[in-house]
Amino acid sequence: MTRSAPQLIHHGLTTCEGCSMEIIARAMMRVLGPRTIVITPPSCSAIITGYGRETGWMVPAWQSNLENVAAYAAGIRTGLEVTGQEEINVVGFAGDGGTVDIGLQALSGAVERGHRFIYICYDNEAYMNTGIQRSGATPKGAWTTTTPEGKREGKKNIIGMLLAQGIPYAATASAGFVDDFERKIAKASKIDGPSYIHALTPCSTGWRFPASQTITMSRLAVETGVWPLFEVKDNIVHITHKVKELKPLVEYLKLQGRFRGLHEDEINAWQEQIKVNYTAFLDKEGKSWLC
Ligand SMILES: Cc1ncc(C[n+]2csc(CCOP(=O)(O)OP(=O)(O)O)c2C)c(N)n1
Ligand code: SF4
Ligand SMILES: [Mg+2]
Repeated sequence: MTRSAPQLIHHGLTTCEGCSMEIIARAMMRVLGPRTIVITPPSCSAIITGYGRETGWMVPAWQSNLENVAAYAAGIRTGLEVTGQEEINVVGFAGDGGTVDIGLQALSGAVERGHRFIYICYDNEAYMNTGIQRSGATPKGAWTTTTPEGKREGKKNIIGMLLAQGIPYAATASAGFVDDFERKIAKASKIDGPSYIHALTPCSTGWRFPASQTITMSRLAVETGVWPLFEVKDNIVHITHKVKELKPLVEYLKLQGRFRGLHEDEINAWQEQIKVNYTAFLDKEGKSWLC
């Protein structure tokens, strides 16, 4: 959609080879353009924000704490409103740990107050920057350094929580469907209130797969029904990528070292759950999220 738009993130960053967080960040900036202020917390996204006087962003960028990306975004937006600069985009760009766990209070508060800002959670399903610790977004069964036998709990449904709060726009995205992500960013930037996009960003370092497989992994998550693509605007659901025939879950799992410890019966149970959930999901098209 916006391949010819100017790049607003410098090259030569020290993210890992094939990092899909960087792919998503670059796409986000192609859509939002130079009239944008970015806030990142401590995380792999801070690799873009940089240290001292050097930054990879070619727009104003701010490094917050892990707890308060959304509070910074809300404050910056309020300042822009007071000074009459309302056309500037304000975007929080945070990882899953900084979103579903440590930054949740600030996010929930900013959404409740209705500030106009875009919040992107790039979800690599663990605290990667500090050494692959489990987060609330890590899926059940996944190995991390703090779940050496596989995580016992399931993934937190943050989109459901924000929609329950009445957020006007929320969507999922995947680094393997960049056009879909870009359309959602464009929509989010037009919302007169808070908007939230949760992008699955496979991480070869933490998920234990070859870096060359990043896009394959991002697409397989969607094609197996593990990560459905949809948006909810003003409480109405729109499925943005329908999968006619789901690929077997095992195609997604077998490429990742973090699921090596899963037993066959656990994989079968997960597969069955996906089938049930995906049928219910397809039935949601055009309907209210909160029935
Ligand atoms: C309150 C607080 N706790 C812990 C840390 C240490 N810390 C820095 S980055 C990070 C990982 C963040 O994980 P996530 O938000 O998922 O982003 P990722 O590293 O995966 O990109 C942690 C735990 C911190 N900076 N602040
Ligand atoms: S650890 Fe993962 S998210 Fe972080 S820079 Fe490397 S590939 Fe990207
Ligand atoms: Mg993370």
